[in-house]
Amino acid sequence: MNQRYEPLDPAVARRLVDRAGLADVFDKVESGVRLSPEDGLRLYETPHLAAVGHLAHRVRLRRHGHKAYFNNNIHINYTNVCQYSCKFCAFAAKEGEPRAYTMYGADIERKLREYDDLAPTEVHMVAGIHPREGYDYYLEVVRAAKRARPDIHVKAFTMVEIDHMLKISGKTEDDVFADLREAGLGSCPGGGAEVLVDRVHKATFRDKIGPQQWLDTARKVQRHGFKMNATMLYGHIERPHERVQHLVQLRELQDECGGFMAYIPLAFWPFHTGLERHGHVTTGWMDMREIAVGRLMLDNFPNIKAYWIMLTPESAQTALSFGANDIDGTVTEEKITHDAGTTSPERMNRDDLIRLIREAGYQPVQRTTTYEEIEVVDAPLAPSH
Ligand code: V47
Repeated sequence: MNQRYEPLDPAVARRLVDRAGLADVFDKVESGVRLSPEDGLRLYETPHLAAVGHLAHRVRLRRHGHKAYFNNNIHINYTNVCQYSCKFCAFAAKEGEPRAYTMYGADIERKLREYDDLAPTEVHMVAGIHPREGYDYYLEVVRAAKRARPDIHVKAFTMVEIDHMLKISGKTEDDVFADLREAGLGSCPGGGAEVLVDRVHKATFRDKIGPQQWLDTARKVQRHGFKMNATMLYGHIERPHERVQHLVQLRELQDECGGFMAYIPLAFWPFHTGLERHGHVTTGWMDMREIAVGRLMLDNFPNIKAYWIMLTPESAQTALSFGANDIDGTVTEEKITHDAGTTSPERMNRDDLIRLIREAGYQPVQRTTTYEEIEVVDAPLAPSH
């Protein structure tokens, strides 16, 4: 590990937050008092990003010290065929288009067997909603992964897929979750939430489930004993008060059910999407603030993840000092953000993840999907070139 990034001397910290007009927020953060929506809005609007980052860093150190988590994971986007046409999405295709593809059980097994050298502990699987594949297709996606790697943790299906399965299965809610558990589902990723606000839903993803349905489905998932993550897609048409609304709704659901493992702000990539003309690539300034505000508002979320595919490895590394304690994993293949023009690579090897974490002054810890520690990494790395 390089030299650690320690919090500022308290007197200096006080001057920093005073100058930003955030002394009352500092006092709340220090005494563990929950921030209000108005506080959240001030954190978004102040130009004093260093003060916001400092507050988030204090909270991060209190919870996790200098540990920074990563995992050995594989992503499989098993089909890009999708019945929806969300404006922010460049990944979805209609059947018959040359770029449309669908993977079946044998394809998924083969893909999982390609990565023996990585010793992956997790496969992350999300995709389009294929209009002609039925309920059994989803169970087969999970079963195929388990056939190839019986020990792997299958983190699959956003609330959009879960809601779809509940509708098309012809079964009760209890039976659907029992089927998924029996097939080998371990947990659910946090996608599909986008921005939990009706205006943004109507303007950008109106055919797909909206805020209330996403939250209701997440409640069902957690009540049936599955852990899950939560995301927010930022950097398009949403406004600061809408981001606050999103975070407050997540926080309330976490108070109620307690099943969220991590919050992951997802930076929007605009290329080849229906928002290309309106969107801009998010800036480092915006990305750091999003991580920090997530850490400060979501006082009941244990983990804040800086997903390097969308943030870029450089920003994900910096985010570790703005409240994040996790940078996701090796990933290996990712299509959703790459179709929308991300400049990040498609995979990182374990040594590169460890190097990013160490260089920023943190202790790399390999974790499972559910944040059990597998290895505190102290071993020297191969020299970088
Ligand atoms: O739901 C779609 C987003 C999500 C774009 O839970 C876009 O550990 C940026 O949810 N630019 C899927 N983002 C990815 C996801 C995820 C990723 C990593 C880890 C976890 C986890 C979950 O990708 C979608 C949508 O919100 N997305 N299009 C785009 N143009």
